[in-house]
Amino acid sequence: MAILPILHFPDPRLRETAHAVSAVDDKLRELVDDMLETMYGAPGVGLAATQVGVAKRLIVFDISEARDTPQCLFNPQILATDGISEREEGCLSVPGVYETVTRAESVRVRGRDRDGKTVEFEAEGFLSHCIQHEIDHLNGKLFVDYLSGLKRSRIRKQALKHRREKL
Ligand code: GNR
Ligand code: NI
Repeated sequence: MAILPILHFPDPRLRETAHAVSAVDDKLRELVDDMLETMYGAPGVGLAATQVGVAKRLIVFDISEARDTPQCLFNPQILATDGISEREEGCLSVPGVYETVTRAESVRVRGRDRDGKTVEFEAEGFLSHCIQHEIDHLNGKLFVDYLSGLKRSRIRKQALKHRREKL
């Protein structure tokens, strides 16, 4: 297993649309394990392949308190949504920024598991936000896109300044 470098806003690769996975093979399962190790190490509750520079439709997540329930979904799809819900979100690709985001309260999700088997379930509350956040990544969208332009431009300037200071 390996910890993969996480891309940071405003990296243009975070804006790419990821491609559907046609078949789940051992190489992709290895990517799942690396993404899980990266997510747990960060630490975060979710991670999209986009964030580690891989333009494939794959997300991993674990919202359990004990951090002992690793989950992955290939080609995740939202089939239906219900209600609206506001929650504070953060993102490993936008470190240090926490803002309230309005999303669907519950979502019906379908995808493929690590064996390529189709799975379908209902997510609500924090899990619902997390899954919507991860699927947004696969579509090149970041949670800061839901904020005002002024807030987003402040965050971008701060991120670029931070990056310059690190170089
Ligand atoms: O660690 C994370 N926390 C979080 C909190 C609220 C809503 C979504 C998330 S996902 C985030 C990790 C991440 O950046 N995933 O893409
Ligand atoms: Ni994120």
